[in-house]
Amino acid sequence: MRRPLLSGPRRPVGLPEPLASLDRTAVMGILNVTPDSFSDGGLHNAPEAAVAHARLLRDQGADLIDLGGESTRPGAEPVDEEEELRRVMPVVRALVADGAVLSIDTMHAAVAEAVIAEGVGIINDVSGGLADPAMPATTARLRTRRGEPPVMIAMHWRGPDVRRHTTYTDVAREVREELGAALRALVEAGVERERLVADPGLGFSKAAAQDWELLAHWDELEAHDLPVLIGASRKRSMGSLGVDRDQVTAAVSMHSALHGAWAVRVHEAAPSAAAARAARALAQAGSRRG
Ligand code: PMM
Repeated sequence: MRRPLLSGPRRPVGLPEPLASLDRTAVMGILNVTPDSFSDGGLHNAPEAAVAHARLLRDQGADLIDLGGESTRPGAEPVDEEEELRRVMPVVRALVADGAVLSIDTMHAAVAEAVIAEGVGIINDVSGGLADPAMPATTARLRTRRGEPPVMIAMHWRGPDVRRHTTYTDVAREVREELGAALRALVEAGVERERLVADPGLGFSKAAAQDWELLAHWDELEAHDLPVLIGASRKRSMGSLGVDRDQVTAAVSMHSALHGAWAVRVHEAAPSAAAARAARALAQAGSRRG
């Protein structure tokens, strides 16, 4: 079912306020607490620095902060859940105390469980529940501090080495089918469908041209009949046009917002916050004429 352009965002059930009543695409600011993060170089390791960066992102227009303790950078060493927890827990506590709305970027069920107990309400699993066999049932069982099941962002994933498995005959169709299978497995494990968000996983086992093809075939993303998140920021595809990656990212945020994406995941919040507001103004202006 194809939704018209400018129809406004679709949101998952169970978001905390103010996200639950946001009438535009949400801006998710990225906060990586890894020594080797490929875009911010692990600058935000200490909890105080993380809080300062989260505040900066919020001041620039981020509606929520996506906190990650394991780098998905090409060639990065996988970290075990103890190390990941050691990195993220002090930051989660500091950010929750600071009033931030948080998602946790993790493939580990134990990490998701620990941070949800501390006040996180959204799980962002780049493997769509495939990397850790415990993730689907854990997500189904967990309850946030508000007593609700968490929202879960499920991304299309073909394995931990993001440079591999980039062969497709029709990338948009195959990503739709493979992500669809991951989403079905989550629902079969007891995750409530209306709390799921679908993400095509730009740059993960995709070459730059394949990212652009995914963005161009929005109808395939819509086919899941779920809210959509786009993580284009600083991916190789954003640098493939010979102009500044962050500015290209903002243009993709506009594209995503016009198509009704629930959220865009970005390193630089301000330009995407502007794009989300411009898309809302267009949607409102379009609906005034009936
Ligand atoms: N990309 C990265 C990490 N986490 N999560 C979602 N849902 N979607 C993405 O596209 C995504 C993600 C890699 O980017 P980073 O290392 O710059 O954060």
